[in-house]
Amino acid sequence: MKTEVKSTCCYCGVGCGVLIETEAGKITGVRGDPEHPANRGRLCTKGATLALTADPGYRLLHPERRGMRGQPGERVAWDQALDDAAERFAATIREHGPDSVAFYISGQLMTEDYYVFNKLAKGLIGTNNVDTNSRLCMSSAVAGYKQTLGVDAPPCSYEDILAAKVIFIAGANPAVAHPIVFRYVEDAKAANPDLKIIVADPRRSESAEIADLHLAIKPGSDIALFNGMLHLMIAEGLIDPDYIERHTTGFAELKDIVKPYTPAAVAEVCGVAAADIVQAARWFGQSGAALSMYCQGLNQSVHGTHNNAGIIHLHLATGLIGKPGAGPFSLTGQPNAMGGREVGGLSNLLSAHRDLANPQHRAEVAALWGVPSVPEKPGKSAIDLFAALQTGEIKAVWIACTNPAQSLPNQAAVRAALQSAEYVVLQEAYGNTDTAAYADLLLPASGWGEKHGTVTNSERRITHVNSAVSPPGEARHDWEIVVDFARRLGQKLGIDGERLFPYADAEAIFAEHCASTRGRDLDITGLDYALLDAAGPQQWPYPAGASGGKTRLYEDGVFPTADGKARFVPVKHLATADVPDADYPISLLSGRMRDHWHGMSRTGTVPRLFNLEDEPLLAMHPCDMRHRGLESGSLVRISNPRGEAVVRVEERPGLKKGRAWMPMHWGSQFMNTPGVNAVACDATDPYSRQPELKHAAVQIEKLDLPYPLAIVRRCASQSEALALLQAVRPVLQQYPYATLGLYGRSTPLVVLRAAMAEAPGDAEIDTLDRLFGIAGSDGAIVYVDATKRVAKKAVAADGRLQAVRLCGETQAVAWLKQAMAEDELDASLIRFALAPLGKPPVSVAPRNIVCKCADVTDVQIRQELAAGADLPKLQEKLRCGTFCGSCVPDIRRMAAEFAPSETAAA
Ligand SMILES: Nc1nc2c(c(=O)[nH]1)N[C@H]1C(S)=C(S)[C@@H](COP(=O)(O)OP(=O)(O)OC[C@H]3O[C@@H](n4cnc5c(=O)[nH]c(N)nc54)[C@H](O)[C@@H]3O)O[C@H]1N2
Ligand SMILES: Nc1nc2c(c(=O)[nH]1)N[C@H]1C(S)=C(S)[C@@H](COP(=O)(O)OP(=O)(O)OC[C@H]3O[C@@H](n4cnc5c(=O)[nH]c(N)nc54)[C@H](O)[C@@H]3O)O[C@H]1N2
Ligand code: SF4
Ligand SMILES: [Mo]
Repeated sequence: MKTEVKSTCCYCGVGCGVLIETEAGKITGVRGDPEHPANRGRLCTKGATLALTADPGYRLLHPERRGMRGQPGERVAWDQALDDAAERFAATIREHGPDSVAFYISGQLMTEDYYVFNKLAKGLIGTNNVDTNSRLCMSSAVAGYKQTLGVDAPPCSYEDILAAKVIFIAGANPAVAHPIVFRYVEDAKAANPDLKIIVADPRRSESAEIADLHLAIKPGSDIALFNGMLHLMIAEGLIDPDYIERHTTGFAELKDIVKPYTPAAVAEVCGVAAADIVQAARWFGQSGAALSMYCQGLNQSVHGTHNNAGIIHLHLATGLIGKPGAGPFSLTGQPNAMGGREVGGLSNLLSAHRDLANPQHRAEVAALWGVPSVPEKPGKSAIDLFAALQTGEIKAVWIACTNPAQSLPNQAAVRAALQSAEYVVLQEAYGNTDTAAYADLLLPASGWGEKHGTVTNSERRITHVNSAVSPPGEARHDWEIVVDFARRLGQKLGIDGERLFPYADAEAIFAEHCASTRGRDLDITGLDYALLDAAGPQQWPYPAGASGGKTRLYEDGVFPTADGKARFVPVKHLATADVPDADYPISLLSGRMRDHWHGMSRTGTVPRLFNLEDEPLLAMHPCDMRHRGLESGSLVRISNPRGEAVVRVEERPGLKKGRAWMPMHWGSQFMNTPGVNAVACDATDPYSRQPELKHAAVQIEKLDLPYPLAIVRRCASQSEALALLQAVRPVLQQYPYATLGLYGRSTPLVVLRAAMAEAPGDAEIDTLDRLFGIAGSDGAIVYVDATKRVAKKAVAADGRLQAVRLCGETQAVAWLKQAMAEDELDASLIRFALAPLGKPPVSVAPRNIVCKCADVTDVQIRQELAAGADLPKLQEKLRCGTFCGSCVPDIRRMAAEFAPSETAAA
């Protein structure tokens, strides 16, 4: 019998509610929860394909202990594993003190998981060395809110999007990173054609497609832009002196600072037209309701905190905060980034928005936990934590729910640090992440659909997540692992761990967390699981006795600072840490694609999520390409003193000269280097300690690897494809260029691409053929041109092409993978696959699927555009973009490209 369980999507911070359908203990489907206030039933492509990720076949199923890192481990019982870990941690603490151990955790944990990790480190062990991947993500937003508004609380709600008159998207690309939020932006525009959308982003992102004004500012120049907008608003009387007077301090100083930020001066710094800056400032200042939405383009910077303050200033100066449709709305990245902030899960914070630096806050938390004290010395933040592993200052690290061997910048340093660490515990759902190679002990954690607890989304809304199925094998919930370990460690250290960690279930932890918020800005003493189940997800604050949560903060203009006033911070334009120069002239940006999630441990198991791009592509400006003798498809080396990566390059409209873009998703599981973080910058912001992941100065050179190789293998099922993927992974390291991916929908394909300097020998090709199960001559057609060193092979069975191996000439892959995935290519067309240069037969036109939900290709869309269709007509006729809507920006771009005169004007 099928049943449905209420949960949330485990991807982004929009926090969409889902209904997980199960049958006989297995997840069989997922749909948007129509009752969830965040999404009202909608889901994007990632959420909608969650059920397909339920069983990849390589989940971690039992604890594993490694004698040698990187080698297969031995299976151990949970008792053994946790006793081992407790003994190692206790011995290290006894010998070297509490600060010789550290925890590196994640905004993808539940609030309950997070809470017990924090208490374990700060309460039981007595070290503040607990930091999280939120340091790479939200810590500048935390610091920005605290410096200006007093506490870390985003004041807005999604409903403000629909009430806004101006939406200012700066350093965010919600069209791909927060798709359901972007659906609200589209809804707002449809309901109010006068709504003005401004996007500040160095590249023409998918979100910029919908913008009335795109400010393609120089990377890292946001403060100049914000100060310039403030300058103009002051000059034109668009500020609210009364609000400034009554509710803020520090304006006079900032007013002096922004004097020289004239439109002309800012145009120079930002590299955009002065008129555009004036336009943005006027729209904002005259709007009556301006909503800013921002994310990593502001946060991941050496001046990320001031980037945040700079945009918040615009709201304080105009009084556009605490009003419907107005306010500075920092979008959270991970599903529970906000929950982590609530429990104080960073090395400088304490529970319930308290500060480590504040003695009274430390005393309050110590009293709450029943421990003599909470240590005063600040813990190490992510970048410093890994540096301390390298020097030996920190000896043992416990990593949970994050993959630092891919996601941290300067991977050479990170991997060296992990290598030199004395003891690494990894608590993971999957056994094959890049970090797993460095673990001495692997602990299997439950994952999406299995776990339970609470999460808080971008609009401060807390949802109770229920388990739909049991964890596989011996996997346990994160909070259970921590509690069990804490009790064992306590015993070894002579501390009563049972008393500190008495929890019988997650709800007991939540109750303690709620109690810790009493009287604080985020007071949720009115919440418990029963209320969340009965009344649905709630926004904080929600104190005891309240009848509901708060949609909007600061409506009364009173801020949680000592004098009740918000503060202007003296912010000035500053350079990025890496400044492009003659040796490293290109400014490399990195970020997200619509269909993948970070290191792809989950999305990388779903073939259709690779259909947009099945290899990591570097996007560049045509001039920069020509200058280097590159064309789309050329291989390049991206390098700087930190490292290098080899990828294929693609010309992309929407990038300015001197800028390049690469997605962050490909790491050593899908290519032969750590990906973009081989070169990304690890310099940090002085207040938030967030690294400047968004900007790296790099050299990009053409790489001459004359022998390309590609193998496309059709698989009977997703699980067969994933098994093959696992088997092929080690091959990646053999080649100077190599990537691995999936493709297709009902018929999944595995695609290997590589290139090398010398033609591979017969033995090498034979080994690859064997790996892909296409050795031998059964059903095989072979084409060899010895003079050109071309060697191709196609294998057919039952009249269907099963696999193609192309060596020396690989152009055919582009159309072959589509034809094979769609089962169009019968055996009679095989010769085309092997023909010189690999031209497609006329019946197979190259195409890409744009709308995955309605299964609509770019060829179909272009046909309709040619026949005069616009977006609504396309939606009506082909149904594309009418389901999850994720592809609407792509369709819009295609439509714009079809009308060149319009694009030129935009
Ligand atoms: N599909 C998908 N969605 C995700 C995630 C994912 O992995 N995949 N991850 C989630 C997480 S954890 C996060 S933190 C969010 C991130 O969400 P976003 O921050 O919206 O996404 P990014 O692609 O990292 O970066 C956003 C934009 O910042 C621009 N940018 C770069 N430098 C600058 C600059 O100096 N100034 C300005 N103004 N803009 C700049 C980039 O060109 C990019 O378009 O996404 C969340 N959602
Ligand atoms: N160059 C560049 N680098 C970046 C960024 C960028 O924009 N550019 N963005 C940064 C940002 S904003 C972020 S948030 C980070 C994200 O970086 P990471 O945190 O490293 O990314 P994920 O791949 O999501 O890692 C989460 C891991 O937890 C595992 N997991 C999933 N569910 C569970 C669970 O319930 N329990 C446990 N124990 N494990 C689980 C997953 O398999 C996965 O391996 O990357 C940062 N790195
Ligand atoms: S917008 Fe997409 S990825 Fe984000 S929570 Fe909703 S369904 Fe999940
Ligand atoms: Mo993030």
